[in-house]
Amino acid sequence: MEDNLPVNVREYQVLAKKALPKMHYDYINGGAEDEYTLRENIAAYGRILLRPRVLIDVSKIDMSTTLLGYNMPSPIMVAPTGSHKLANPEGEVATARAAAACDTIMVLSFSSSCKIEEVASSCDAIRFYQLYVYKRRDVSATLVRRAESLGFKAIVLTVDTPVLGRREADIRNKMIAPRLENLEGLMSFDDDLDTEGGSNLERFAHETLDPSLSWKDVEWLKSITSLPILLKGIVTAEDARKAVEVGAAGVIVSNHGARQLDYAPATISALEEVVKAVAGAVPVLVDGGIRRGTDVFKALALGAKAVMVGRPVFYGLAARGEAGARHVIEMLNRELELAMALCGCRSVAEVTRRHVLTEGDRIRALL
Ligand code: HOC
Repeated sequence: MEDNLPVNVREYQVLAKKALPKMHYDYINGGAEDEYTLRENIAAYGRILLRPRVLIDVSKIDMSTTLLGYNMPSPIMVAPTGSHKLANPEGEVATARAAAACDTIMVLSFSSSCKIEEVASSCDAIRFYQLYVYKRRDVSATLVRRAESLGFKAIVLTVDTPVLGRREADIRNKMIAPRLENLEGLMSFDDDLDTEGGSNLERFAHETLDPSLSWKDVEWLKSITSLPILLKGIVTAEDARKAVEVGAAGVIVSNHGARQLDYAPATISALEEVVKAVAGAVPVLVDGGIRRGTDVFKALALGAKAVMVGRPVFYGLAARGEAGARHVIEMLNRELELAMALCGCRSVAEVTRRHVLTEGDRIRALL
């Protein structure tokens, strides 16, 4: 056992910052424009208080849940984040092993720096695949078919990125985005994609992402895969209802880690509106800003079926490789278990809306 292991996600973040070149740390850690939403994703959790219930026998805590029929020992999953080789030479293979060791579901990013095939053969686990829709539909379709044939169990369609958000740190750093391994042989790369005038990710995204992406494309996606499709990037009741109408198997309340539209609401602030709109028709997940087990508890209380953590796992990977990524997931699991025990909840089903007090609740109480 190593001495002085980090004891929480924030300590992993400090180690990750030390371990990574500034350009890469800023890329992972940064958000769009003023980074209001980036700060708010975390700050909004701080404004939700817990309402613990006491004198309940909590000698056994069961954190298990199911998603799309798959069992998980806890509701904490791994969010899709790109380019894990920036953090560790083993990249997404290391993350996949860490997630598998915790028996949780990893959503592999379209922007993975390891091939889908390598990740699929690295270990047995339930995995989902995250998709961007390219102007070149054939490229997106090929990746969906590859993921499906390799045993991925669902497609997570990112719907908040018809164009790339403006990340000023990347522009300033002239961020060089790593090539996307999975596009090898599918698209020719423009070697001219230098960083003249800013981040080359911006230029690459501009050339590839389809800004005409619309609800019709969900129909297109359904026509090319039999996998369930979850829509990631929804923060309003209107879009949540539409997602159910078009046959989404799940809705992920996400603002892309605050990397897209600045001044979008914190995801935990948007969660309840989406949960109410969906009215139990499909599971609702949330990501963004989760740094503590108590954050996970708050998300469950506000109706999330599961949560996804992105940057914390990346910090673990950057600091200590596969062991660090695994430790981050384990720590969050232990923190959630503790929060449940101290709130008097023996199972995730026992975590209810009455266990949290939101800012809205406090304002309503004054009226
Ligand atoms: C292919 C262009 O999700 C990020 C990633 C990558 C988005 C651009 C995709 O940096 O937020």
